[in-house]
Amino acid sequence: MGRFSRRLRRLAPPPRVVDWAILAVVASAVATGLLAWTGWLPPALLVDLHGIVGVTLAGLLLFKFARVARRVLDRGGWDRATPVSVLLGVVAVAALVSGAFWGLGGNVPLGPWTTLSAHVGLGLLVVPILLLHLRSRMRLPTRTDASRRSALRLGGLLVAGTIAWRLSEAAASLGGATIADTGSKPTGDLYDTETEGGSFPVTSWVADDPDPIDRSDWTLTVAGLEGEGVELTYGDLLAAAGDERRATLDCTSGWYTVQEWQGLRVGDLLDGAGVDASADGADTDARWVRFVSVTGYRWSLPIDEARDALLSTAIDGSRLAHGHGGPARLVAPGRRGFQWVKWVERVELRREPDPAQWLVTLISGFD
Ligand code: HEM
Ligand SMILES: Nc1nc2c(c(=O)[nH]1)N[C@H]1C(S)=C(S)[C@@H](COP(=O)(O)O)O[C@H]1N2
Ligand SMILES: [Mo]
Repeated sequence: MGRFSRRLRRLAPPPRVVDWAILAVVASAVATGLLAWTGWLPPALLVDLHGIVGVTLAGLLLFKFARVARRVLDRGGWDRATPVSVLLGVVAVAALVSGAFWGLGGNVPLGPWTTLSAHVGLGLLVVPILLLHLRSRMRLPTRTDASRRSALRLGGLLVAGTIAWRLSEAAASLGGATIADTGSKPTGDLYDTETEGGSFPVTSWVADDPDPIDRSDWTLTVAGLEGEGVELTYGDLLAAAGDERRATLDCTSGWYTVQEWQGLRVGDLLDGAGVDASADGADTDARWVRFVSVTGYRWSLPIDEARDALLSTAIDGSRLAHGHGGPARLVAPGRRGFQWVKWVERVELRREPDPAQWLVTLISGFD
């Protein structure tokens, strides 16, 4: 151990270079992770970047821990800021380990939480602890830190990180892991789908849990820009529905499932209600379509994408169960699961996007 850490210390770039590289790498890991996980940007490239910076962070932390080990192990060397540093080390290592474990095919569920959820939580927790750490420990790099030698060592570390990431991906697929670019796995890898009726989990994000909806009471409002529109009954909707999509529901908690969804194409719904003049080539201000749940939960899609989405009333020919959003839910192919609004009661045209929807998905269902 002593020999190993001495060798590490000799290989390491200067302390401030390591620390600032850690800062850059943590910021990239959080950014790529969040962008890929929320589906903000197409995840294919991001997920590779996320893995590469993750592996690189592990290398940088080895340098760092070899440097500070003596001070941390010697209680006499502690000051007021040291406990925060130690906590940061623990949380950062836990974030790395949980990410690698999930990526290599593992999962240890904790209640409703998958190891992916734990990884996201730990990764986000690093941010405030790191800010505290910086408050007491940040030192600006000096001229002499910025040497060619340090740059080469950091570059070497990134290359090593990239190779290690590729190897780990190969190992994961040899081990039979079928992980999507979003980081999700097929439901069958995570749940006993036998006991769940061959089906997929009912998930809410975060607290939405309405009472079952009586289909004979339920109506669907389809509204235009000025609030004009029509109300459909469940029977009206079924009579119009004749469409089908094979689409992947991919939940941010880490699972995905491919299903056949039946229902009504949203473009046909809008045209039937006579609210979307753009369908006749008219120039209108309608740019977005918002889907609102009985709970207030909502999401909006750009109008062209929305027209091609499905308002689904059934899966595989069976009427949509309450938990899955019956009487009707949005099926938005290519979008993350949290955007597939369940228990839809209102579909409306809008001029503007709806930034508050991000917050509403978090707080809907809390009283
Ligand atoms: C995940 C990220 C990080 C972890 C896990 C981490 C962990 C630690 C630990 C365990 C110590 C030793 C205890 C102590 O002296 O307080 C330490 C010290 C220190 N850290 Fe960090 N740190 C991280 C990021 C950073 C960053 C981004 C900077 C600056 C840009 C930084 C600058 C320092 C400095 C200046 C020290 C004092 C010890 C020395 O210079 O040898 N750390 N860190
Ligand atoms: N109204 C409403 N719709 C919702 C949610 C919710 O909490 N409320 N959860 C979303 C999330 S996070 C996912 S992954 C899918 C889950 O659909 P399922 O329960 O049919 O698996 O529904 C989405 N639609
Ligand atoms: Mo989800």
